[in-house]
Amino acid sequence: SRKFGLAVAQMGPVHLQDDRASVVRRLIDMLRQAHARQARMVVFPELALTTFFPRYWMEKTEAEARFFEHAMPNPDVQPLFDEARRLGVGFYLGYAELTPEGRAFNTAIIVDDKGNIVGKYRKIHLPGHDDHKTEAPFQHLEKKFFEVGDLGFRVFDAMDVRMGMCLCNDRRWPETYRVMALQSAELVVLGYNTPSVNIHWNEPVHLRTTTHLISLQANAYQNGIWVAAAGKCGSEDGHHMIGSSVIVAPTGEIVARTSGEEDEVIVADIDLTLGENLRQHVFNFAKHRSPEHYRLIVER
Ligand code: ING
Repeated sequence: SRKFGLAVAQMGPVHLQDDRASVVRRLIDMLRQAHARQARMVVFPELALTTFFPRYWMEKTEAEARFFEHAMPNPDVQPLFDEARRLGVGFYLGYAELTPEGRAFNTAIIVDDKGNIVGKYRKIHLPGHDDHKTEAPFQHLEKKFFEVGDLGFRVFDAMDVRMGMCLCNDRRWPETYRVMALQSAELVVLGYNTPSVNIHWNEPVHLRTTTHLISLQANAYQNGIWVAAAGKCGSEDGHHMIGSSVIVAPTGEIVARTSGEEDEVIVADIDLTLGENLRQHVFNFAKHRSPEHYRLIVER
């Protein structure tokens, strides 16, 4: 067996008035808890440094000034990088990226246990809309504030694990995981911010958690990979988002799950050989897949 201590750090609400320094202190506290429980890597949520600002209508320039990181690392997050390197713990962190050229992405990075950024991902499946829905109780303006990611779904070797990453809505699309599993990913890590209320139709609230878990469990099993998902949740300035952060085994079984909607660390000592039987005898891509019959998937 190949054991790897993996933690998911779920975050409770980040409110509009919470500054980055206070948020980074929370992340450092959870990093320390994870380290104390023998984790070698911690998964933080999507847009972990700020409130989920796409729920508000504002000009792009205002959003980019208030909620985007203009460099990574930067003085606000440097303490997190320093503590992670001191403790020898890697992490995944989601944040809003503004590039020097002025391009805007919903981004995540993987930092290894030496404090080096070893991988970057820019969100591809952007949900929501770009117009101001004045009738809606809140907005979901990811299509306004972010460009579609231009880095693809890639897999990185970090801390002796071959891991891929994605962000939030990506987890609902099977192509996300298959493309990374075809690159021999053993683990996919991701963060999410999922509003409980659906602004498009009157969806029963419990379905948000149901569809969230089905997406993670089915894709873990169907690709024979571990999946770790960290939510930012609870009520941000009155807007509720679901928790249920989980670590899912290649069998599709949930091996760790949060029980609250505040900052909460869950840890599992995952066995990376657990997926080998599934990838060898059930989802053996080389033996059983027929790409010549799948072409419709890659057409518009
Ligand atoms: N949030 C939600 C998510 O994919 C959503 C948006 C929820 C889309 C439920 C469809 C159904 O979890 C983000 N940030 O993608």
